[in-house]
Amino acid sequence: LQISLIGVPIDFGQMRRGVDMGPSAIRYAGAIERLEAIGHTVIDEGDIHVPNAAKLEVHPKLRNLGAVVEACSQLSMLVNKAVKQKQFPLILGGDHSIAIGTLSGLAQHYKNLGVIWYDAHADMNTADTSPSGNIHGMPLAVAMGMGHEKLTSIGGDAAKIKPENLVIIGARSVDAGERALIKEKGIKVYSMHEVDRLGMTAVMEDALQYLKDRKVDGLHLSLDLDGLDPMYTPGVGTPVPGGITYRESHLAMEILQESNMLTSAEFVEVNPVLDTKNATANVAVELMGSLLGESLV
Ligand code: DIR
Ligand code: MN
Ligand code: MN
Ligand code: MN
Repeated sequence: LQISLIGVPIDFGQMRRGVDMGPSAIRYAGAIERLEAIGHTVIDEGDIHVPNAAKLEVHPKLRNLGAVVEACSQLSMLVNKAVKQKQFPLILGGDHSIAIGTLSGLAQHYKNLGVIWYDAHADMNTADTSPSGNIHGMPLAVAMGMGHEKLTSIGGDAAKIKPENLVIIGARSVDAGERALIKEKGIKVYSMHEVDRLGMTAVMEDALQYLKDRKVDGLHLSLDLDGLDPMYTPGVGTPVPGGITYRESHLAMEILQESNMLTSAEFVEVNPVLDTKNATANVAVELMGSLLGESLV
């Protein structure tokens, strides 16, 4: 693959400072070398410029709205450009608000995009349902066309993804408004209950078959490192116990690789300030290896 590597050093989508250093931590953990060793070509776009939030629009229920809009607009254009050039966009966060930009960029090209959301959370709040006002808890709602117009209009007014093309894996901390939306839209969720009960192999095979049946024209993986159990990825802002294991995560990545369906990916919420010796960035890079074709033997 020709991989377009894009860093998004933003921590304005939530309250804990430091996740803006995620792209550096992931690069320091050897992402580029790892991908090149598999045989991929990495075109490093560097990090986008994230403006100072204090100088941009503030909103009582959408923390740092202006800065998130700015960063996501830039990211949307870079992702769109990468896809146009037949490159595989690989985005490094930053908090999960950046997925608004990623999905907007992908939607310029993929009209029936499939999305796998690997996360402890459903990230489907709007300003009205959010308990926190943090935009990193809202990207899926925005991508489905719900939320503040400044967010939903990035890269065009149309919805960027269809609810039936979305699969959430690893959920274990879902807010009331999100739960209602999941029910209303019939969104496919493999919570920790299903991961425990069916096992990761069945979850992934089922998820991929579900997306194939929907005839998706591309597949994006959005991996929030808090999807894993905090014992493996302590450097995240909102850890939730009882998460996916390290081995299950590698297995999930390997099954995705085998499917040949994946067209883009992002790794988010790595916060070096909260981490233990860069363990979380290291896990991100190891999972990238499995996802993009590293062989074990
Ligand atoms: C919570 C936390 N659902 C919120 N969301 C997180 O603030 O909306 N997403 N941490 O990754
Ligand atoms: Mn998330
Ligand atoms: Mn999360
Ligand atoms: Mn989060």
